[in-house]
Amino acid sequence: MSETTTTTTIKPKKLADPIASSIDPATQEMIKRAQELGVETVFDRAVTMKPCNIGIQGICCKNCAMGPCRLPLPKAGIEGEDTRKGLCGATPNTIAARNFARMVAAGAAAHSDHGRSVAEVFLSVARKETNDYKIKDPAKLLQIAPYFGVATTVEVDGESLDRDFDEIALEVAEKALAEWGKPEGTLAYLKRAPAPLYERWKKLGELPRNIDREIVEIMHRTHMGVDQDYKNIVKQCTRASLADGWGGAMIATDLQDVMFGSPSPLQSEANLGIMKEDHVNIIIHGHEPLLSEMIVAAAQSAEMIDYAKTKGAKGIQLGGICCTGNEILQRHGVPPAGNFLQQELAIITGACDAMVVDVQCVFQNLANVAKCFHTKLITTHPIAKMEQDNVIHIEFDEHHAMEDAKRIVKMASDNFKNRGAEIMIPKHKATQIAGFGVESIEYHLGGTFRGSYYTLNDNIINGRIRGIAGIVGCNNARVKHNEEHVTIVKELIKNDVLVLTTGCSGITLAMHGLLTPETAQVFCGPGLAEVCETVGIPPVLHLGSCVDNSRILLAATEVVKAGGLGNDIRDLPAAGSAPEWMSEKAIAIGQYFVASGVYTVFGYQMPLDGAPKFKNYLYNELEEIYGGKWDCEPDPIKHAHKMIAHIDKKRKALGIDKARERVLMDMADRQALEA
Ligand code: BF8
Repeated sequence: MSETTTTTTIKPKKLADPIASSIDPATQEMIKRAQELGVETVFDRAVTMKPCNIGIQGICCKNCAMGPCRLPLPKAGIEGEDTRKGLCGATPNTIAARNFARMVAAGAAAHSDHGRSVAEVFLSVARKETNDYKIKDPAKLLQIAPYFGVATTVEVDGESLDRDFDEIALEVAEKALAEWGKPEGTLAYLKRAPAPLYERWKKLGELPRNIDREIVEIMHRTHMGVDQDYKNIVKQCTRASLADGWGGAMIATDLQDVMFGSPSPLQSEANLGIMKEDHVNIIIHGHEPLLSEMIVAAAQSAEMIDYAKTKGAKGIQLGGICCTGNEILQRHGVPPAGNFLQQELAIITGACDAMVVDVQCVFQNLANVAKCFHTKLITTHPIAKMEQDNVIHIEFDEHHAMEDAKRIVKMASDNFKNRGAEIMIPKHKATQIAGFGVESIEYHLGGTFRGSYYTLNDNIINGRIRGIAGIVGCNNARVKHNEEHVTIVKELIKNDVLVLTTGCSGITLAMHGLLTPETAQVFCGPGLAEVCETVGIPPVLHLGSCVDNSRILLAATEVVKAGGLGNDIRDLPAAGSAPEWMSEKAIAIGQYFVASGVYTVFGYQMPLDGAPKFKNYLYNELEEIYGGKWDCEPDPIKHAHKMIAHIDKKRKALGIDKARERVLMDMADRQALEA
């Protein structure tokens, strides 16, 4: 530990058992290491503090000062009429629905405010107010322009000519930014959904009007004494969540691709073992890739590498944590050092010279951990500061982003010499192939002539691929780190289900070696293994950060368009899952998946158990309305099989269940058929 700092950590009453806390050996080693050094981590806090038994059931209302009103389920269960109510008369179902809606609002706000920041920087680029950012993928800009009603050609003397590119960029930037607050109409991107899905939202009156409005309206409706009908509250959850998935998050993904380039498959690594003892280690953590893009460019420049060398390091090693890590992984191959629960551990290696954070999923305790080491903890976003005095704030501004990035890289290099003696970087890391997107899936699994998802659909129809699963989301310290993600995914691919992943789930699956083509031969069923081997893809495709769940929506839409699997997302043999969810963003994502027609299973308990009617509405009745519904299953094998059962139900409805049986025939069956 650095001699100049003092530890402020409080010794917890109980310490976590490293082996029981994670299935990842690097994490186990580092939890033990932290305990030896007397540095408290989230794993220790999770055994010291238990969740509130009433809050976890969703039935604590603190929306006015007559409460908090807590409506626990009677121990003996409810017989007859459920008479529980708060002081105002609010029922458990109203309270749970309001709490759920506020989670949707917070999640949608987080993704969408990220999207707004990206759109604002894009407007600066389009106005040529900054030299640090460029348009790296002009084709993507031309592809999205029509969705905003921006023409890409002009008629001159009856001839169609390409429109001035700068004009297109500026108009797209203005129209995109207007999506947050336009006074009339509905969101532009909704029409990217399959037509029957769009029409359903329209018929239900649930087309989001503008992004900010839907979030504000949730806060209004859930204020004391406003919306008291849980079904009506869920309608607004749908609007706000669609404003996230098919709005703010999708715009974030697209404009990031336009400015930073659309990802394409690349090789990288994952886990704490990517950190290097003889290099300056800079860990980038958070969600918005605006500054991290610049840090990557700065850290790779000869000027900064030479500077690091003058400080005694052999070079600069960047590593990501959480979704900003996924962003720079997908576009530059920067390896993730860890997922959500590993953020403190990266500092505890003693080799983290700087940790740069922006917004979302950043532990406040990082500052306490950093105090025990030499690590410079740098906040960069005006809306996300820390109170501790060891934290440095360097505010990001797109007008001098490269200057800020260089300042941060230099600061980390200068700090290299301040490391203490106790460096321990776990050796564990795994190779991964990441960088998939809607376009690269089309390239790998599309038809050569049709330019669509034809080959993917063909393999689903013939049964080699049983279906598609989206496995996304967080880690949760209440769940053994990584175990649910890995167990569920292994069970799915064993049963020939192709997996698309994002967020911390993607980092998890990478560190456990599931993101390589070679994995297919070890873990996959014969059909999926054959497809992966033929086209050279992993059975688990990493599509990026949590805002990139929009890529999953668009990939599903492309599958619908390619034909043969129904005419709506709800018809597809597909299911979604967030095995170890913890964030409000996960609830917003879940709701937009459900409202887009996807059966969505969460692993960790949802805050619904105290409100049986509302829970039943989400877990059963929504299917009638959207084709998708919520579910929760903590047992990972059962969890996977619930998804598989849903996939099989959809295969049957499509009349392709027989095709699947044919694929599973053994040689003797085939010979008998041929005879
Ligand atoms: O947005 S998966 S822990 S990092 S919330 Fe957070 Fe969850 Fe990770 Fe990315 Ni998404």
